[in-house]
Amino acid sequence: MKLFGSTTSPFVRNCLLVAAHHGFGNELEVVRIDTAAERARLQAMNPLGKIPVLETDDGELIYDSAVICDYLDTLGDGESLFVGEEMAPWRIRTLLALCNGVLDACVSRTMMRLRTPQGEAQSPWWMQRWADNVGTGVGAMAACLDEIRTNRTMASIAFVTTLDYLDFRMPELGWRDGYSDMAVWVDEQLALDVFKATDPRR
Ligand SMILES: N[C@@H](CCC(=O)N[C@@H](CS)C(=O)NCC(=O)O)C(=O)O
Repeated sequence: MKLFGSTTSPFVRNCLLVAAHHGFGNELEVVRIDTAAERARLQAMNPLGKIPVLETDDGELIYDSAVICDYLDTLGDGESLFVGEEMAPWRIRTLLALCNGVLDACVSRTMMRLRTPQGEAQSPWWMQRWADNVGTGVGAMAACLDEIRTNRTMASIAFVTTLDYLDFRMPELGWRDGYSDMAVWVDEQLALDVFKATDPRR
């Protein structure tokens, strides 16, 4: 299986963490692809031009990351990450969608900040709007902390990936200042080998 993407992408990281949870991380080959320079190649696999894309051993192409995570979870012998002790599968997927929405806003903001073509203006209105979406999203995540911190599910993995990505790309947000409980919890998680091995700063 090949996972097309980049190791700085939090969406790729979620997929890698599902594979690692099920013990087949080594069978998932990460193929680096540049979303800007290799756009045509990427669009041939995903018409939306986004990473990650999974190519199965049968040559099937799967996107987006939530679908890839779901698929990889079905391959594992380990406990499903989409079934929680006290959480319904739809609840886990809703919290994954919350995290992915926060990431969408943060990634859009980061792209505008780092990748606006020279000579073109960045929109302060959109920058603010995405920052607001990230802020309200993180507030909603903090309100669910007790639900996700007791057992390892796709939701708890996505919380860690998302909050670490905010530290990485949007430190000016200072989300830790408002949510010290969540900051303590996420630091405990980030100290685990599985998260260290997928650190986007590597
Ligand atoms: N909903 C998608 C989002 C993926 C996404 O936004 N990926 C970013 C990189 S982190 C990307 O490929 N951006 C390139 C672009 O939009 O042109 C998923 O979960 O897979």
